[in-house]
Amino acid sequence: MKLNAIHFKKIAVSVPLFTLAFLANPAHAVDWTEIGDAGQLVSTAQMPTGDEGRLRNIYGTISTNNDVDLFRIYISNPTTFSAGVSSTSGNLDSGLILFNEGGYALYGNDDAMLRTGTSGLPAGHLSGPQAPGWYNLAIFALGTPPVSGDGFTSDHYMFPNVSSPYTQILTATGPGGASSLTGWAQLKDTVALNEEYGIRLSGVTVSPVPEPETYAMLLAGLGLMGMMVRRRKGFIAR
Ligand SMILES: [Ca+2]
Ligand SMILES: [Ca+2]
Ligand SMILES: [Ca+2]
Repeated sequence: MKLNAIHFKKIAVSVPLFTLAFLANPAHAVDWTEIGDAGQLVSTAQMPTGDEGRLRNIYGTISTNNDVDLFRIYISNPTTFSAGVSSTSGNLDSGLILFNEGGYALYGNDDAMLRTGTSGLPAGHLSGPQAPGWYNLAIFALGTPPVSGDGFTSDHYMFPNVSSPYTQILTATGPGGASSLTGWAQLKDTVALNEEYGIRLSGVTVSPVPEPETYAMLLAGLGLMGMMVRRRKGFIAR
């Protein structure tokens, strides 16, 4: 097909419009499945990646009673952020904790509802995320509390001991709560669990920073649009 001036104009308009729509309203949602075993420290947390868009679910496996999986996530909307264990393959009594980028604990939960083992971090909690940015979300089987400092005894626990009915939203008011995560108090005997889990997320995106090519495409598109607008203005003025 001959590429004449009309075709060129059509391309010039459609490219920036498409790009803008794509950036403003990322329609696709991404599900992430743990690759291998996610680490349990900020330095070894696994970062879900994918096409730009909403991160809807994280799937993974708690392989033993001492397995902790930490995921580095980008919370784009702190007001709507929530995380809830939506599925488990068996009877995983999960815990969820949100840490900030540096490993300071924000809030955690053992059981989202009475007589369930699954956990949830609600939206709009005072101790929840207050600003968009990188955070670390941990899922683990009960019995492995997070610690700070150089020890694993209860005087390093970041959270207070959880008590019945286990549905409280816990904040980092334990003896080690004012310092950042250095480890998890592990159980003496490691037992295989191999429980699969799904965590449903709100307010989380992947690849929040547009790739350089996207910027280039957007700028090129806007440049072409600007040229066309200028040309048209000139035409009307005459
Ligand atoms: Ca794991
Ligand atoms: Ca792990
Ligand atoms: Ca639980």
